[in-house]
Amino acid sequence: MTDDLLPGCRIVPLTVRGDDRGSLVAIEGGRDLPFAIARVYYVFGTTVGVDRGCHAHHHLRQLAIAVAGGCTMLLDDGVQRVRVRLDDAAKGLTMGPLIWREMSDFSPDCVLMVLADAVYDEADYIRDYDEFLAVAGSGK
Ligand code: T46
Repeated sequence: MTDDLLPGCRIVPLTVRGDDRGSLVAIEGGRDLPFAIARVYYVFGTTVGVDRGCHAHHHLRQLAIAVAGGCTMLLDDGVQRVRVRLDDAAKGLTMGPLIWREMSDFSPDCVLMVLADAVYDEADYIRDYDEFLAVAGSGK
């Protein structure tokens, strides 16, 4: 079951391997994800009231999971904007290329883990919204 939000963006359920000791989620690149995992990073200790993101990527594909706490992700493909609350360690949000994203309303305990299909490359970022609209509108 998937919950499509925008092209390339959907909420995906993760398989929870639970027993009487608790829960475990395993994510394997190419099996649970449609890409090989090249990078993992996580955002935590976010100052209350701070917004993060405010950029898009030319090519990067990612899966974001709030493994603790929660935050709100605004997604924008240049035509539509949707907001989704990430607060379930058993669900991930896929984000494809050319999606503007803004993160807000972090709970103090939020740990947002992100799996990415490429290593960090500042050249892949689009940090200006008008530039994003131009690139997204050109279909490149
Ligand atoms: C995204 C959202 C969800 C690195 O050195 N390596 C990395 O892999 C990353 C992601 C960041 N950095 C450096 C670059 C900055 O000096 O860490 C600092 C904070 O990164 P940034 O301001 O880009 O963080 P966010 O939270 O605004 O955005 C991040 C990702 O960059 C971005 O790809 O989709 O999380």
